[in-house]
Amino acid sequence: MTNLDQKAIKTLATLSLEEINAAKSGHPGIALGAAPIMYTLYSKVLKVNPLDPHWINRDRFVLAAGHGSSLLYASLHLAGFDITCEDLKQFRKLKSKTPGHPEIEATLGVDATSGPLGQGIPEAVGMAIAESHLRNKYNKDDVKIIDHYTYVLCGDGDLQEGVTQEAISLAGHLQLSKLIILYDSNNIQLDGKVSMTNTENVKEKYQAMGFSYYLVEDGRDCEEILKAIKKAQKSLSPSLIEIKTKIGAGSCWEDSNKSHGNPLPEEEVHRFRQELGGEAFSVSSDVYDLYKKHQENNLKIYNKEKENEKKYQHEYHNDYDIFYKQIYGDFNIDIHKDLPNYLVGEKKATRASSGEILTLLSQKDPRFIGGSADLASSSKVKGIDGDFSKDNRLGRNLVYGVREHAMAAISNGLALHGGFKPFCGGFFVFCDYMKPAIRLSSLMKLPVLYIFSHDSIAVGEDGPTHQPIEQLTMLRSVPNLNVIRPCDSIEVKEAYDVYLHSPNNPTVLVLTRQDVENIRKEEKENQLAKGGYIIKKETLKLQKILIASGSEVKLAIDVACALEKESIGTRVVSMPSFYLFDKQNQEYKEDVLPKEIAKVAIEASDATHYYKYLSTDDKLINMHTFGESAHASVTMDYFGFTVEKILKEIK
Ligand SMILES: Cc1ncc(C[n+]2csc(CCOP(=O)(O)OP(=O)(O)O)c2C)c(N)n1
Ligand SMILES: [Mg+2]
Repeated sequence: MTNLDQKAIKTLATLSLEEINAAKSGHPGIALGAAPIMYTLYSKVLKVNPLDPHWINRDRFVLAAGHGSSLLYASLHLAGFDITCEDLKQFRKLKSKTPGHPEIEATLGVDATSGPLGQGIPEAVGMAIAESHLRNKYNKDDVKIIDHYTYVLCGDGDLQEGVTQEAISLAGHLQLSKLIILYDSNNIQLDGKVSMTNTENVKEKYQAMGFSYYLVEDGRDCEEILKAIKKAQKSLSPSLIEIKTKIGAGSCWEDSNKSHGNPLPEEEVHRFRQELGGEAFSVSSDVYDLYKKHQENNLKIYNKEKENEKKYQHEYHNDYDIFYKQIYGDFNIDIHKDLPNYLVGEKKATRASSGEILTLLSQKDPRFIGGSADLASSSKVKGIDGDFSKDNRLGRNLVYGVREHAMAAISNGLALHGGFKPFCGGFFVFCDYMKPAIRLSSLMKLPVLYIFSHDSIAVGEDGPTHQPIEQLTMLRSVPNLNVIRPCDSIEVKEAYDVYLHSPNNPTVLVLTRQDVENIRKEEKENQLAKGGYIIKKETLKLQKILIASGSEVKLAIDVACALEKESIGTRVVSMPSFYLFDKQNQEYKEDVLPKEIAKVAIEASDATHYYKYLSTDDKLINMHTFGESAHASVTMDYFGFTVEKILKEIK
């Protein structure tokens, strides 16, 4: 390790400390302990181009330990990304490029929003799956257009989270050799020593899951770190490099959890700066030059790869055309031409029509990749071209096993990589296991498609453990998340159309296990896209409006017919998506749901969100308890979801 290496590492650490002390909050422990790792990555390893931060063939880097954000921002600054010293001074301030934890929208060069421990590793697994699929699909013997590594920096906390163990087990099974996890192993976490709660043998544990394991005993030594990374790059398995570091290294709180999340005393930060020299937030030119040298080399690689791409375009123009569309373009699907025609009166479970549509879309659009958590046959959530495996990188069915949480986080990673429309799913009730990752899809505005079947107490005999109650309310409460509960196959088709035109938000489809009847004719204009619309117009003077979603829409129509027989003019509004309905203009909303008309909302679930369309005299017929184990028709009757019982309730 040269003196300049040492100086550069100290610069990186000091900038991070200065950010934290300017903000009066942040995490100096990791910034000091892991500075040599980040220095090695950004000055010697990562293939990135600050002039083209979204370059598809760049190495990906996920800071799973998102609390090390100050270190990432300082690294991006030194590497020449669009972050100035002024930006570093704005650390954790409103609308800065340097928010509290890394956010993809705020900062160019950040590959994943991170902070919730556990999410970063499965996201990196998703990125590595993406790379491996594209590499095997497009590269030719004489010209390669996709070939990069995915690196993650994680801490003890990340590896304690269950979701990382799901993802690592799968990555090892799939032998994703270009995935390299750098483990900042400091035996300290927020509340104290890791040894208070962990005793396992790290090496044996990850080797048993199919990983290569490397140990760097002195995490201050960037040459040792680089050597381990070089070995990992050549490994045929994914790698975990355990790097023994000291939290808060070199400070008065070294090796203490005190340094985890408290700014160091001012005089300590001054001491670091004094030892280094220069003003606060300054960097000496030899340190900038060192990073620049790496970036100049990267630029050569970048230019060479762009030439490769041109050569590829010239020699393999058909493949290039698809590659281009997959990465940058679209496949322009027309649901009216490309998807089946569903007829009024036909009966089909919405999970079944979803499955048919998903397969057809996957055939027409190579960006579709995904699968289910051991419920492909039940939920009809399955990719095509066979199972993705270590022997078949072209398979687009991802066999997740019962690993729901990792499945959702891996889907985020696939979307973050670019070139994919990832989907995943299973039973609706188990979306609980996926919520942290769904929240991040929404925060990152990723076009992940979640497909859930078995959507209500109509699941039947499996009983209350399998009958979702509060899940709709939970997901409807997540900002940016389009939760769609279609009432029939025609609405399913329209829901997929909405999804195809939603590049900036995740979509959730909530589907029935049981058959439902197609209610209306398909129209040129996508009715579901309005979120809520009149599915059955009143034939007499309007006196009542019934609002429902999913399988309860047909029930509402039957109730409306009964009411009209009693000369009560009744309208039925299908409300598949509150998210979309709320985006309509006021005039449309009032047209569909005039204020002065009495309303009844019906949903076999908790349905709190209907209250925003109801007044105090209106009625909400929904679930207030968990379900019961019995045949679907019995549970629906028991909880009052029959025409007779609803009529009685209304009267
Ligand atoms: C899911 C989740 N739980 C809790 C936290 C709060 N938190 C942030 S860092 C941290 C400690 C993690 O320990 P480690 O990864 O060893 O980081 P170190 O203290 O070594 O920097 C905790 C509990 C979080 N960010 N995410
Ligand atoms: Mg730690």
